Amino acid sequence: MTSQADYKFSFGPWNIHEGADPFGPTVRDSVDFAAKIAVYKRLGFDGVQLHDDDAVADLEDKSWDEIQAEAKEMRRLLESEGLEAEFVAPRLWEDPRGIDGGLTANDPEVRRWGVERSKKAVDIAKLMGTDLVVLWLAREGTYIRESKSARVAYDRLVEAINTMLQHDPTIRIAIEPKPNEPMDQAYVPTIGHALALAERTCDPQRVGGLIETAHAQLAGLDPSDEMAFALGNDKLWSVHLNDQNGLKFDQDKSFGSANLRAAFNQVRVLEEARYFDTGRYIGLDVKAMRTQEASRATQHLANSKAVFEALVQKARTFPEQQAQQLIADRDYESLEMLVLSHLMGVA
Ligand code: 3MF
Ligand code: MG
Ligand code: MG
Repeated sequence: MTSQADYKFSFGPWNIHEGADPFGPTVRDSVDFAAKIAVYKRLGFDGVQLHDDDAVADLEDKSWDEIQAEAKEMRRLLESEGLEAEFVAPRLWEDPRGIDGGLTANDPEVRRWGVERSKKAVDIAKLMGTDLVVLWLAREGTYIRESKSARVAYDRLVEAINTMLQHDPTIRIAIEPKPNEPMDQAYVPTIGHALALAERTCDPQRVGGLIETAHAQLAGLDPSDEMAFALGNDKLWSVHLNDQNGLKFDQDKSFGSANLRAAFNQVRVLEEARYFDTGRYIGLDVKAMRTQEASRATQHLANSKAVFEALVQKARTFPEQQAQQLIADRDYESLEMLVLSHLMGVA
């Protein structure tokens, strides 16, 4: 067996959650932050993905001195567990001001707030020791198309990103695309949109992407192709591996649990690009099922990591020569059976 030491894994504390859904209340007690942090190493994770307010709670009510002190304290807490912050993401979508978007809102006051908050997230990222800021553009879209000008909204996104880039010349921004939810239509639905937008900014080299499996699937796309596209531009700066069973609500299922073959192809594309050599994390964005009792509500993380590692072995032992011959013969029926047999272990 090849060693798995070459991949590093991360997730955000929101992956350990209370199980609320739009139709019912929470079903598990909240786990406090320190207890969540203690789960990481036990399950073999080294990286912590953070919202700005995970790092510094209620940051908008705090002075710069307080923000600095709390971010440093959080960094110490992570370091004391042998962990590091992978990225910080400004959480614009929970604040009432961001109800119709923070960066693309029609109200200039709201946009000013959205940009200021995003600059604070940049500062917090640096204090936490990472140069990566993730923009999940949750409410940057519309419920009804006529409510905003898309043309203007794209300009505003570019402007906001430019302001963040200029605020700190050392940070990188990874846009996490998603086609819908919470909005009916999001402005940045795919990695193609994200990377085209990057080219319009003042420093395209510092704007890349984070691809979430389920977000690509919700857009009707193959996540491995989305990843390949970003990798080809050297712009896949993180991933949110998970899964999705068809076009329904955003499920954040465990990696490989609904589409094992698609999961295999994501791993293959990462292996082909030697992603493990980049020093970047394999991040998860997964939710435990609502039925899961509290004591077992981290199993989805362990399962996703185990499936990833098993698929790395499958990718590394794939009968490449046989596959190449079948490709040369254009014998895709046999190629398909080769893939399925390999995955089923019945080759
Ligand atoms: C969205 C994200 C996160 C969300 C998280 C909330 C960085 O796909 O990855 O933003 O905050 O998923 O549940
Ligand atoms: Mg999701
Ligand atoms: Mg995500």
